[in-house]
Amino acid sequence: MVRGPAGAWAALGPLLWGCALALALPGGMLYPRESPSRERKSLDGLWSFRADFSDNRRRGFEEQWYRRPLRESGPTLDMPVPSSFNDIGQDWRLRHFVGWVWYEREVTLPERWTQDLRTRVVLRIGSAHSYAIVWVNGVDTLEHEGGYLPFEADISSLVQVGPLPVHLRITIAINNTLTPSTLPPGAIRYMTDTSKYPKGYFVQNTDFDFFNYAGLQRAVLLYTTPTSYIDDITVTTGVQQDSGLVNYQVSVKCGSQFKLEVRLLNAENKVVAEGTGTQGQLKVPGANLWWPYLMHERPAYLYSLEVRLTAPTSVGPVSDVYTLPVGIRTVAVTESQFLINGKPFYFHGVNKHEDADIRGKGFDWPLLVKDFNLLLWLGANAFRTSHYPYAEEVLQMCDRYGIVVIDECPAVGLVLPQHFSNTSMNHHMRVMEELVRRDKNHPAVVMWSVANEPASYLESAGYYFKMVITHTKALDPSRPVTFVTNANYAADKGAPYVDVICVNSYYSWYHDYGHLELIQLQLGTQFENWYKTYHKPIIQSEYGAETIIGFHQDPPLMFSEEYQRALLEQYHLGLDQKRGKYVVGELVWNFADFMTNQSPQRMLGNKKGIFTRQRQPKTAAFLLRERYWKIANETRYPRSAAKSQCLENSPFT
Ligand code: GCB
Repeated sequence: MVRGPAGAWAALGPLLWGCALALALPGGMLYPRESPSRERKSLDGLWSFRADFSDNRRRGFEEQWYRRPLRESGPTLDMPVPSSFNDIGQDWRLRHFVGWVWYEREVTLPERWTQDLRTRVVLRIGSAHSYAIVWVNGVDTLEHEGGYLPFEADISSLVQVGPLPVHLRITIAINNTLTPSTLPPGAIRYMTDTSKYPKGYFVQNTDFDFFNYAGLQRAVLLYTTPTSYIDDITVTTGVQQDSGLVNYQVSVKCGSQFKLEVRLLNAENKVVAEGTGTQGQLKVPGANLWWPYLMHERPAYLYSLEVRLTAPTSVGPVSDVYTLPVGIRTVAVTESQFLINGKPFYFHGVNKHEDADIRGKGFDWPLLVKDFNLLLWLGANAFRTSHYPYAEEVLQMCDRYGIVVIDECPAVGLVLPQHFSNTSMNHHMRVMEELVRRDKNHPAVVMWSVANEPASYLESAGYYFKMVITHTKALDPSRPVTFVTNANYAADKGAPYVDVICVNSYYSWYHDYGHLELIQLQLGTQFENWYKTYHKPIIQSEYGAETIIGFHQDPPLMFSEEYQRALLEQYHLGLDQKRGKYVVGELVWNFADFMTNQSPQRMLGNKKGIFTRQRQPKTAAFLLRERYWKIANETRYPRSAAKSQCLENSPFT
């Protein structure tokens, strides 16, 4: 997130670009909301696009495509934003493209944004997978490493000069290459046998099981703040007897003279507490707590924290207003329980992916709302953002619906010793800083996951995870931290540092396939081994079976709907033996079928979804629905409530 030496850096090469950038996190990353003092201008829509197919992928830099309109550099395509670029065209070379792609869009700014020197104009990119360089009117403005988190730059000095009207040409070059020190890691393999491969032929290798979609996959926008502005807000909450406590800390960018007022409004827009100054505690007698979906008769209660800054500037006083949704809740972990608001919480949910036909990992409101309707139908109360941070709008929906989130960073596929180097660790810590900075205020986020299935049995993984987890806890002492393991309980070097054991297993799928009768025994052993070693609560963070919708076999055979159902049933029997003891959750793999790399093991992607990629239910979805609603009925709080609102209002019951 600095202006960077794009030219010099680009000279390093098209692919081997994973040099660690010593970027300092410059301030906050509040979600850009409109307010009386802030405006937004969406840049979503059609952008000009060009993939650099030159042999070294560096023609764009050599010819400086950012200096003039992209169409003058050669043929361009229309590219929708947000979307992955891979599945949009008909050219197979674009689908598998590795290297630099170029996006460009022109925009005319409102006069008041460019004439009023009390206005600050910010360009914000929701995500660009995986390395991005941004130019505004040909001026090198911003660089960012890492594909699933936002970055932004104050571009006021570029737009508040010269004659009206102000046209901006925004050019973004994005490189999707994954190297040993990126997250996720990957490696470029050059194929040198000239009897088999053309000169210079290379492939991108990865060790994770989803397609490496790329491009501008989330919203791009411009927004304004006053020049003196609220830069960041951090909220933590607590409960004292029947009062809710909201601790706030506000960082502002302005001179030393300023006034800061804070008001907490309830869902009826009534002020329930007020404060002044950059930090403090608001007390809300009789507070409505934020409860997970189906756990309480009034789930997902949100207050609004309205922060108002007033400051004098050389061109007159300015005031900035930012309103943050706040859910009052507590999270705690004991030896055998996961507590929300002091009550035992059982995760009955799914793992997801950001994935759909055509748009790939591109953010899409219809898809998002459909997914939430399916989660509510299913009676799911939680998901893990496997295996990378999801769009901010997803977390906002979770806050509003009471869907609990295990928020995972993109550390998936750390399977080689070199993935635990100091360079990787520093980058990993920086990604955690960016993730916590972005998501810290979401009540739905109850735990950070710093990785999925790393080679945590390696000696170097012990120190690595100790450092990354300690760092994450220092960034956010209010939430537990985990990583998801598939290592043997006796060999795992990272497990001593986690608060909750999250374990993946695929009995009767990858092991002893076809032998459903072994699941209960093997699952029981797995749980007992982990628990007796660590005395920490356990979540079955993945289990599942590949199933092709419409394939039927009875007695059940692998890949049929009956086999998926039977496998889940066996897991459920095993889970029920430990549920209420120390197993605190189950997250099926996966919510929906999703795209992967091509391989003989994957038929048009991973088919372990309980819904198809088009979100149609397989037989297992109905089984899971019955189970989740049953568990919800058993664990609802307060117990005396006969039926929750959600149950009564559900059109499906
Ligand atoms: C896993 C991984 C997940 C895969 C899944 C599978 O353990 O965490 O990314 O997609 O198994 O289906 O193989």
